[in-house]
Amino acid sequence: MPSHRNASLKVLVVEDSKVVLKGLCNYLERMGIANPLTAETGLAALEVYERERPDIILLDALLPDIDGFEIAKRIRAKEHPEEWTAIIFLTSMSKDEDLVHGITAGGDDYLMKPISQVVLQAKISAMRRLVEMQRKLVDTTHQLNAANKELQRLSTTDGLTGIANRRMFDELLMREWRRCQRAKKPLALVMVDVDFFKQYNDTYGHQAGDACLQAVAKQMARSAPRASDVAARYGGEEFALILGDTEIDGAVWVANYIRQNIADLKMAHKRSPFNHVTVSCGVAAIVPSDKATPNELILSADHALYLAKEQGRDRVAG
Ligand code: GH3
Ligand code: MG
Ligand code: MG
Ligand code: MG
Ligand code: MG
Repeated sequence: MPSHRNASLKVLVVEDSKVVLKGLCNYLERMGIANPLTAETGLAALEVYERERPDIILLDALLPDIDGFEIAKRIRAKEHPEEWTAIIFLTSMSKDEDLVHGITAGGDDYLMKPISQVVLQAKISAMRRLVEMQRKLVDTTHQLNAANKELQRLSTTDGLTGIANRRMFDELLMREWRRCQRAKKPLALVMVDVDFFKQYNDTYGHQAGDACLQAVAKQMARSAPRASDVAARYGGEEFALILGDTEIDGAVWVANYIRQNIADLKMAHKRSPFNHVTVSCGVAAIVPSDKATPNELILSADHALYLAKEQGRDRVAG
């Protein structure tokens, strides 16, 4: 029963008798498995396994060097988690314990010598089904992993700007809070809010508004001094920057640097007194302790932001 599906099967035949080996290869070739891999010793079998990673191994139990049971054990130990090779023992040992020994060593099936052509072919077909199932399982696992990764990305990233979203911000702020508390270091937060943004939308349209927010986010992320600093979209036209291990003065400096970099983009805004898009920043810092919460840090930065707006916008307060 040759089948085109058999042609894709990689089969290794391990047998020290040349006559038996030739016979087995003939049986395989008759079912569409051309040029099966062969080995006449245990060491050779392990070498071919390493190199070729076959789908199915017909494994003689008695070999001149290492016996088949030991080989099966070693193969199972070397298999990667996503890999599986079907092992069919070929043996003249006929006791139940021998079969149990073979399966325990890692075999999947057991054939008695002399080997019948039809029985061998039937067992190969059964193993082929399992090999195909295994391949599908690996494919599905890869697809699920990719989907999971994408889902993870989507659930932590802001769709418009590509920077961290609010959910991620909350998580990272908590993480930094704990880290700075352990290290007894100050944690700083910069809140950034686009000035006169309602007018910007009203004047240039919502799509231009979106593009403006993208440019602001990009400039913020680019202006964050250290890789560990996290820029996030807090909501609407409001952004946040988490600065671990940073004193208030340092954070005010960073906020001004960001404010200046955004102003330097010179995005036209004719309904702003500055004639281009500007942002206001509120800064706060705290050495985290059990007496305070991250929410208090947010409230302080928010209050500072309110002051920056009150004092005329395009400025930093903290
Ligand atoms: P202020 O200088 O006091 O910050 O004034 P403002 O106009 O920037 O603030 P206000 O809170 O009055 O308006 C914010 C505007 O931001 C209103 C809202 O429609 C707009 N906005 C929020 N999210 C988005 C968005 O994703 N895309 C666009 N295009 N606009 C947004
Ligand atoms: Mg033998
Ligand atoms: Mg506002
Ligand atoms: Mg605003
Ligand atoms: Mg706002």
